[in-house]
Amino acid sequence: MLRSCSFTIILINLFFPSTSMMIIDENNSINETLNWAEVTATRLVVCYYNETSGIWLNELAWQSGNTLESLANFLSHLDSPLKYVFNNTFIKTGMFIGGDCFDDYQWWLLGWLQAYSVDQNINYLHRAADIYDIIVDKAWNVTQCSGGIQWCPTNGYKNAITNELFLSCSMRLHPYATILGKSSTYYLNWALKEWRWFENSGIINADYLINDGLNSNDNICVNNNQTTWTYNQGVILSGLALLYNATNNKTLLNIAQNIADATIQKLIYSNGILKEPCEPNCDNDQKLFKGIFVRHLSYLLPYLIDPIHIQKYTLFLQQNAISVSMTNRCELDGLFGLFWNNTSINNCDSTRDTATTSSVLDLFLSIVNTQQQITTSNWILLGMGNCMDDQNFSMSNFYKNDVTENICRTTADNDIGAIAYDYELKCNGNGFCRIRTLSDRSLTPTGWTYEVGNAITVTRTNKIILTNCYLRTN
Ligand SMILES: *[C@@H]1O[C@H](CO)[C@@H](O)[C@H](O)[C@H]1NC(C)=O
Ligand SMILES: *[C@@H]1O[C@H](CO)[C@@H](O)[C@H](O)[C@H]1NC(C)=O
Ligand SMILES: *[C@@H]1O[C@H](CO)[C@@H](O)[C@H](O)[C@H]1NC(C)=O
Ligand SMILES: *[C@@H]1O[C@H](CO)[C@@H](O)[C@H](O)[C@H]1NC(C)=O
Ligand SMILES: *[C@@H]1O[C@H](CO)[C@@H](O)[C@H](O)[C@H]1NC(C)=O
Ligand SMILES: *[C@@H]1O[C@H](CO)[C@@H](O)[C@H](O)[C@H]1NC(C)=O
Ligand SMILES: *[C@@H]1O[C@H](CO)[C@@H](O)[C@H](O)[C@H]1NC(C)=O
Ligand SMILES: *[C@@H]1O[C@H](CO)[C@@H](O)[C@H](O)[C@H]1NC(C)=O
Ligand SMILES: *[C@@H]1O[C@H](CO)[C@@H](O)[C@H](O)[C@H]1NC(C)=O
Ligand SMILES: *[C@@H]1O[C@H](CO)[C@@H](O)[C@H](O)[C@H]1NC(C)=O
Ligand SMILES: CC(=O)N[C@H]1CO[C@H](CO)[C@@H](O)[C@@H]1O
Repeated sequence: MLRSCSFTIILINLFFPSTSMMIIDENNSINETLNWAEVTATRLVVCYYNETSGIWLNELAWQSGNTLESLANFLSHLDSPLKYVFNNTFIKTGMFIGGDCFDDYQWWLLGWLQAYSVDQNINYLHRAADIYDIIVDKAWNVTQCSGGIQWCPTNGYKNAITNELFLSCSMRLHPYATILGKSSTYYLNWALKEWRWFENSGIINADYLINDGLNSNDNICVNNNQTTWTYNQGVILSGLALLYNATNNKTLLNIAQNIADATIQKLIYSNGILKEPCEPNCDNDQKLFKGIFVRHLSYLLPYLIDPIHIQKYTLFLQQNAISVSMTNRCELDGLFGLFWNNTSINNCDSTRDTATTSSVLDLFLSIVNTQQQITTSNWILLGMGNCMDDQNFSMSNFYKNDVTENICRTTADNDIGAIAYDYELKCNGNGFCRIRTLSDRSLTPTGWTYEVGNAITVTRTNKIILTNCYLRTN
């Protein structure tokens, strides 16, 4: 009674209305990247999201603005109950939870705009706009270096990230100018002003990498030649892409490509995998930087025209994702480590945390965004929630506690009667596996418990429950 492949595809389209192409290939294989993205996003919310504070455990508050944005990116591919985080975080946090400085606030601005794009609660848009108004009011300072956004209310340092964020925030708000009661060019004009200042400031060095900032405290206003962090090469890319989109000035795309090219040539390990300059000893702030770079690189990609650059960046992201997720994996219990360079679990334990995992989530999502696939088997991710039958009854199944997903899937693979499985990863590691089966109970493996049910086939998931439901495709 297993359904045909074509019927499966129709079914999949119900659950992934806009993105089914990213999940399965012509042979109905799973794109393993979205699977990883789902496991990682679910884990970050179920195990590490503090509902009381509205931010993530063990993350710096500015980082949680980024995790909110990444969660929104995930939910743009796969709607799920994780969406409740937006409303909760909105209620639990105010405008200035990121930290004391103007970069901290702007990460949240971007997070709220992304949340708004997948959950049209107008409050999110207004919060983003309110943060922006404060920045414009308090942060643009012409006393030193003829302009630019200063780092903090009490620190006049003109650094790269705060200004890149202002460019990106301006352009992200630009389409909403009218709704927000501004003139149609209000945000665009700020973006142009910021970009002209930034480009002429000397902050982009001769290698086309962006250093940490200017010697603004001494009012010398030359490039201070400090570290070229990966995130400094990232946020600028989305700003330039959107500015290009609004002005049709192709020079901006060339500059973005030069910066991205320099990054993937210079800020890497010998095997071509992205390397934060501080590795192997990074502080908590720096743990998220690589994720920010790849996220913004993936925002640039859809605007590019030159096929050679498109292919180069796509391949770079793919190689990084393969390095992070394949055999030598710096991952345990769904938490990924700092190193992306094919490092095994034995060498990465101390660095695995929420921020490093959020960073890897960005990498998986950047692959999903560029429509690449990593496939492993004929099990298709149906979505979140227990698999249910078409009568809304539980199906006959066998289940077991404290197994890994690998055991769950292998057991399902070995049972010709298995038509679906759902797997729930618990916060303390191993999870719960339920294999929906058409087989006789005599095939129930030793150590598993059989449960009678009357299902024929799988048609939907109960999306209230945060488990992954997989359907066999042939
Ligand atoms: C699909 O399967 C066919 C036959 O096994 C194979 O030739 C083809 O490369 C597969 N396509 C993809 C995208 O893997
Ligand atoms: C969650 O946030 C609340 C409010 O800030 C705090 O009191 C509590 O300690 C946090 N929980 C954990 C586990 O850190
Ligand atoms: C968030 O809150 C708004 C307004 O209260 C409501 O309309 C919306 O359905 C909520 N969204 C979610 C995902 O809970
Ligand atoms: C602008 O920068 C100057 C020099 O650092 C500083 O004295 C002044 O307080 C700044 N203005 C504001 C509004 O912060
Ligand atoms: C940074 O390096 C450039 C080029 O070598 C030099 O002109 C500039 O003075 C340096 N900046 C500082 C603050 O030393
Ligand atoms: C800018 O984006 C709009 C909307 O996505 C698109 O229609 C337009 O072609 C883009 N223009 C350029 C120059 O990329
Ligand atoms: C396009 O952008 C470049 C780089 O910022 C700038 O030099 C040039 O003046 C811009 N062209 C126009 C027509 O605005
Ligand atoms: C990955 O990078 C870490 C930190 O720099 C280093 O210790 C490790 O040897 C590298 N692993 C590989 C496989 O290159
Ligand atoms: C990863 O490391 C393993 C063994 O340490 C090696 O066999 C493999 O070729 C490496 N893969 C890459 C992409 O560097
Ligand atoms: C099963 O539940 C779904 C969602 O609640 C509902 O739309 C559908 O009508 C139900 N089907 C049956 C046979 O009760
Ligand atoms: C069949 C298929 O699409 N395979 C691709 C899965 O994704 C990996 C990594 O993205 C590619 O290398 C495979 O070609």
